[in-house]
Amino acid sequence: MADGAKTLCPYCGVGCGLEVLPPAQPGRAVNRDEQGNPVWQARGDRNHPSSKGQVCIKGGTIGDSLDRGRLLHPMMRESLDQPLQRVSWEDALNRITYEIRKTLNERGPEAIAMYGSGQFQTEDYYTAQKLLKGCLGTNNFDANSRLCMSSAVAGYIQSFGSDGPPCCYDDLEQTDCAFLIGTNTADCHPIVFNRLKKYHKKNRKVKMIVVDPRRTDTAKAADLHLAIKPGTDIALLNGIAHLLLRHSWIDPSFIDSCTDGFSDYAQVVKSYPPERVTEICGITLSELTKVAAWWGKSQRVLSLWSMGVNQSTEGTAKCRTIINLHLMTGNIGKPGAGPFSLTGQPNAMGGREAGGLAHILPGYRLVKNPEHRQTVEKVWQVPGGSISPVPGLAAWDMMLALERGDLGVFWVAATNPAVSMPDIKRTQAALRNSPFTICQDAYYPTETAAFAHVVLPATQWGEKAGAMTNSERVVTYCPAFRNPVGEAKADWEIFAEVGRRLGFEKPFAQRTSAEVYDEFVTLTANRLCDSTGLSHGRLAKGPIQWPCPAGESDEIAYGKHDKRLYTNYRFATPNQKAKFCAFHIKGLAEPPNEDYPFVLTTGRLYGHWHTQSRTGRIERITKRYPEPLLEVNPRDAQLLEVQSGDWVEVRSQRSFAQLKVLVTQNITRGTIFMPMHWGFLWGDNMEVNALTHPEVCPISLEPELKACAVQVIPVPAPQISDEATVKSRFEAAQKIAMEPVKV
Ligand SMILES: Nc1nc2c(c(=O)[nH]1)N[C@H]1C(S)=C(S)[C@@H](COP(=O)(O)OP(=O)(O)OC[C@H]3O[C@@H](n4cnc5c(=O)[nH]c(N)nc54)[C@H](O)[C@@H]3O)O[C@H]1N2
Ligand SMILES: Nc1nc2c(c(=O)[nH]1)N[C@H]1C(S)=C(S)[C@@H](COP(=O)(O)OP(=O)(O)OC[C@H]3O[C@@H](n4cnc5c(=O)[nH]c(N)nc54)[C@H](O)[C@@H]3O)O[C@H]1N2
Ligand code: SF4
Ligand SMILES: [Mo]
Repeated sequence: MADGAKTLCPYCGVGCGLEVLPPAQPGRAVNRDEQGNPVWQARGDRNHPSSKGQVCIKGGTIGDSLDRGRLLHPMMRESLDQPLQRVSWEDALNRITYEIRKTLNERGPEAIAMYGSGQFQTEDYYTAQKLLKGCLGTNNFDANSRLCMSSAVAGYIQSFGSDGPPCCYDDLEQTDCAFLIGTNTADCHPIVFNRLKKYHKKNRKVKMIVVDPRRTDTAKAADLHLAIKPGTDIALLNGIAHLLLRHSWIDPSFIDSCTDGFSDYAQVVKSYPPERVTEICGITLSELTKVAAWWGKSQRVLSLWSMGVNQSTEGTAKCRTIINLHLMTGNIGKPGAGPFSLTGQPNAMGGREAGGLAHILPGYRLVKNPEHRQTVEKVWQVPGGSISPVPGLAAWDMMLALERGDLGVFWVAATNPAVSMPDIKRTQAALRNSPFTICQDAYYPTETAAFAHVVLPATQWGEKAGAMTNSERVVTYCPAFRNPVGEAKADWEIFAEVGRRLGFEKPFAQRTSAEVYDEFVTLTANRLCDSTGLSHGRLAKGPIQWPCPAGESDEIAYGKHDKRLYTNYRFATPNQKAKFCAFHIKGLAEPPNEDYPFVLTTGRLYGHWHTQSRTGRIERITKRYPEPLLEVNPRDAQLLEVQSGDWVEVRSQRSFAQLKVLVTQNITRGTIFMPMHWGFLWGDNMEVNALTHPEVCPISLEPELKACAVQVIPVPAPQISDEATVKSRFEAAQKIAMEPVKV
């Protein structure tokens, strides 16, 4: 171990390879942080095919967070008005199995729900599916991927017949035209962005287009930045299609032989002439014609997207409308081309493979499909009919179920819904209404722990062995290179232990995560995500991209990393054709109005990760990002009579937030931006989701976290007490948790 370990960065879906070194190494001084505490050091792994030695600030500072604010032992309380008290695992597990049995007996399996995360390893995800869907008989397992990738999942399934991003990172360096829409790749997928930027700089003919209401660092690097009005993507994409058709910049033979539904689509696209599109999107005619010409004249177009597309009440429609452009121009299944959704979390992809959403099962299967259920039941060694044919509750529906009092057990693991869900005041009220909540996390306190009856310490990355899949389908083995802290246990072990205690001995007979993984891969046999050639042993020798069927030679398995899906233009639909689908633009669920004249959009900063459970504890990051700032266009600032540094209150129909203003040209007029990273532990009234609404895409059930209508009012600087530490805020949070339920 003194030589360090090779693993995967546990932050974003780029999935960079890391080498981690312990604080003390032979012949070297102990590596210490600013307070003198020994810290692990992380650096890029030059041999990792996805990142080739590069890392960003988050990967580079991960070592600083491993020993701060960790949850060390289980805690419990009868009700939220009592303090959490340390208990043994035995007591905690007894309470959990008691509550599950009671709920099963009194209310049935649908009153149990688990909310998990793309930060699980594949083995955690897989074991949780078995417990909930196979043994307890409810599909009420959903993950934060519902707030993140579910629109892309739905788009791929509907257009191609299966989930699975068809591209790979080598495409970044083989394209003629990169079309980035709704993605701030520079800040959120930095190493993907570095690869693209370097190639773009070197090759002057290569075009880079960015579509984003904000002039992000991503947009600044582009040849063309389309600062569209929020929520107008579908009009833009249909408008591009209109011009592609008008100029015959399409691939008729691909359309004829490999797709269905083109004529209906072409019909709809007719009603998006440039005059209409430029008006809706707030862009110029020359911008629109340029983007269409670049698409049309390029041999290879690669589109990249993330939350500006997915987090929308039209999320699935947006994804399918992007895919339509690829289908009409034959831009798929070849180098440098294809629709490439960038995954957010380190293992959101593995979660999809393991069936980690309420409507799917392992191996890219669906709960609605009787054959799929049967196959999975056999492998899980549960009686036929154990898996319910009804999709379970999606993330926001779980909040509504809590609100109605329909759940008896709510189990949260590796996610922090008390910060990251939409309409957070309503979410927090729903959490207060839960009769029994388990919060299983690696850190303490977290905002969600304030609403828990039982808190379970989980080992995190580096303390448990498992596999993770990145955006380009490369699976990396993450070894346990440190000992678990305190009494923490791996998530999958906790799920398996509860399963065994409930009497499901056989399904949870595996004793190591390697054995769990071996069983999981059997369920990928002959599926698009075939991983039967993978095992912990094989992955320990180096990352491998799927598909990797059993028997694939080492030479191919370790060598490829440029493999694309659909290179034979045969798709995963019954007739092997990809499907066009036309959508008209519907616009934002909550457009601005006289009372709430601004569109608030939300997202991320380069240095912080989500709800700060790690990055909030790393000085090198908090120094650079001490507080959230509200981005406001100079002309809006003038009307509001505010300057940079002034405090404002942002109000939506639901609640309010207070923060300082940053006046900047980097945002279009009428739109303001607020980062998502400050829950109530890290600031007073700075929660972005106090403002957002919970309307979802009707197909993917992903909430529209990217836009709501707000007003902005200048306010005096709030009094901030010196004692506003994390600890005192958590105590305040405890008080919130004790407030009587008002629903
Ligand atoms: N630094 C950092 N990196 C991360 C994360 C993190 O927390 N911090 N989280 C990871 C995760 S889980 C995810 S999901 C990804 C997210 O990665 P991104 O999606 O790149 O990040 P966001 O900042 O959420 O939003 C992207 C952009 O969408 C734009 N946008 C808003 N509304 C619209 C619209 O209507 N149309 C269009 N075209 N664009 C719009 C916003 O202005 C914003 O710049 O990042 C991953 N990487
Ligand atoms: N307004 C707004 N809201 C958003 C978004 C937005 O763009 N705007 N983005 C949405 C998106 S895309 C996402 S992905 C979500 C993210 O939102 P969350 O999932 O709530 O955010 P995280 O802070 O990543 O929470 C992960 C938790 O898991 C813990 N953890 C880490 N590793 C482990 C482990 O191995 N085991 C266990 N048990 N715990 C672990 C961490 O300590 C942390 O508390 O936020 C969503 N919410
Ligand atoms: S780009 Fe993503 S995966 Fe790579 S080091 Fe940064 S956070 Fe980690
Ligand atoms: Mo995400």
